[in-house]
Amino acid sequence: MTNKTARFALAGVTLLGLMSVAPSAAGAAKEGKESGIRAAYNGRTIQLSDGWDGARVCAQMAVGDVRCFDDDAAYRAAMNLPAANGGAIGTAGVYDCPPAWMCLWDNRAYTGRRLQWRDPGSFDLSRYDFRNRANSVANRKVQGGFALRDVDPLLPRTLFVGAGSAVRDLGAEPGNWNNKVDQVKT
Ligand SMILES: [Ca+2]
Ligand SMILES: [Ca+2]
Repeated sequence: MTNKTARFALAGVTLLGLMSVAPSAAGAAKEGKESGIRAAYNGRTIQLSDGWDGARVCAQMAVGDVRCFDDDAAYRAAMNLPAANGGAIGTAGVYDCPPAWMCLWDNRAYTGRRLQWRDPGSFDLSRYDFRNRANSVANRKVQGGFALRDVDPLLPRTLFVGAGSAVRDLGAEPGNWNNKVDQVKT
């Protein structure tokens, strides 16, 4: 009996030894928990939760396919979209958000970093470095809402942005939605 116990103890030590030389498992688990969104940006991959690295527009093209661009002009060139605002330079507006897309901006009046989606889904903005940051929003779908969720209050709340509508200043919404959105449902 004592012999068996000793052997088990030894096996336990060996197992612990193996686990200690495999730290990648713990690392992967940590990464999975924080799970920032990976995005393609100028030929490299960036982790959006660590910051946008200078990008100004990021678009979720499909599941697992997020692409970022230096600015709206670079985005439009890459997507073969016509220039926004009739090509006027230095202007920003709600129509920077392309038809059929839903967009969030970091600043009021459709300025600052822009994050956008087209397909249905639920998205956790902390994974995009966009939690508690949105100040304006547009839903350019023909039908279907764009739900903005604030989960910080004791009673989480939802702001529904209907198809074809936009909010220039989320602070003007009842309850002040400036820099409050945590999740979106497209
Ligand atoms: Ca902001
Ligand atoms: Ca919030």
